[in-house]
Formats: sequence, structure tokens, C-alpha cells
Amino acid sequence: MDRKSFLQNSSILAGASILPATSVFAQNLESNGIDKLTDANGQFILQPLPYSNNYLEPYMDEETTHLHYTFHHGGAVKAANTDMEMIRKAMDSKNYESVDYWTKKLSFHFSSHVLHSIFWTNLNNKKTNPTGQLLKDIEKDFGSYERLKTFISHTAKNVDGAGWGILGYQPYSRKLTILQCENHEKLTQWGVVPLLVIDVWEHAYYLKYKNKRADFVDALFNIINWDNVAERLETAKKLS
Ligand code: MN3
Repeated sequence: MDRKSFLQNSSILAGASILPATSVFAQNLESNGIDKLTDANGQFILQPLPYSNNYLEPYMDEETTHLHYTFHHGGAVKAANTDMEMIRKAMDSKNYESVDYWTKKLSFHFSSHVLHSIFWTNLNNKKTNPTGQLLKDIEKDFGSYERLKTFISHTAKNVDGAGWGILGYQPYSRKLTILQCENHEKLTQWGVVPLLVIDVWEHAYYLKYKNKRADFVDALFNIINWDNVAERLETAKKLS
């Protein structure tokens, strides 16, 4: 059975199809239920921003959204394609020293592409709260939504340098877990599927919030799309 027919026959596809077809998340999914990051040829692609640049105002300003999406996320996509090409060239020319260099670059740029792709769909222009199975899992694994908020906020605010606070699903333990990610690729637990990602690189907030990263993280809770987080959890459980 080839990969395509395997996917069509597997329960994974059923996982994707239960998502509302109109949601931003569903539109950005591959048939196997994960985010669409590449085209048919395997080139990394930047999906359209799922809303206008001013949609997240006033908590995230229009100029920041524009620059962040176009040049930081967009730049990572271009760079990841370059990294892949350079790895190929280095292998073909037996230039193995530079393989090491470009492999590290790919880890950084591709991880940036993954996290930013999730980040845009995690945001909304209205306040929501976790409900349903997501809320039950939060209460089981963290005690309460308030405790989760405190945990992930603290983690995000206190990243050393640039990075992310991440709520993820750990399929080995079947639990929600928190990561404090440095840069885009460090301090993961293997296997964790990111559900909610909070970008605390300075480019995410400096125009509006200046040095006040903590104020930015607190403000983000006004625009987190918890329905998207719930959809992602549901899909992660089906994938694992
Ligand atoms: Mn960013």
C-alpha cells in the first residue's frame, strides 16, 4: 500500500475530517491532519495569513503582524529552502564539513516555520476560554485553567533570550505538557505535538510593548483561539 492510500484508509484521515471545513486550521491541514508546510514538490511554502494585518488589534498591532509574518516567518521559509538546497549540494560535492552547518540551520529555520504556522492559527480577535475535552485535560494535567495560565505565562515570560512558551501534547505519556523553547528548536521533549505556541522573540512585541515582554504575554490571553487549541489536541490524539 502506498503512502497516499494508507492515509486514506487510516483513522488519521477521519481525525482531520471531523474538523469544521471552514476553520482556519482545517484549511491549512494536509490529509494526514498536520499543518501544510510544503508544496507537492516538498518545497517549504508560506501559507496566506488567515486574517488581515489589523485583525489582532489592539493587542497585536498591525505593523508588528505585517513585519512578523512577512519577514520573520516568510524569511524562515525562504531560508529553510536554501538550507535544504545547500545540504544537497554539499553532499553531492562531498563537502561534508558544511553539511553539519546547514543541518543546524535547517533545524532552526524549519522549526521557526512550524511554530509560526501554528502561532497564526492560535490567535483570534476575541477572547475565548478552554472548554470541553480540552478543559477536562487541562484540569487533569495541571489542576485548573488558572494554574495552566500561570505555568505557561511564567515559562514564556522567562525564556532566556529569544524563544517560545509552548503547550503541547506528549503522546508517550498521553498528557499535556509545557515546554520552554529557546530560539525555535531547543529544549523540546521528543514527540511532543505543539498545540499553543507563544512567541516571545522581541520581533513579536517590541514595537508596541517595548521591553515589557510580560505585558505582551498577559495581553495575548485576550486573543488566544482556544477552539483552535482544542482542534489541535483532538488531532494530536488521533495521530498518536
Ligand atoms: Mn516570531
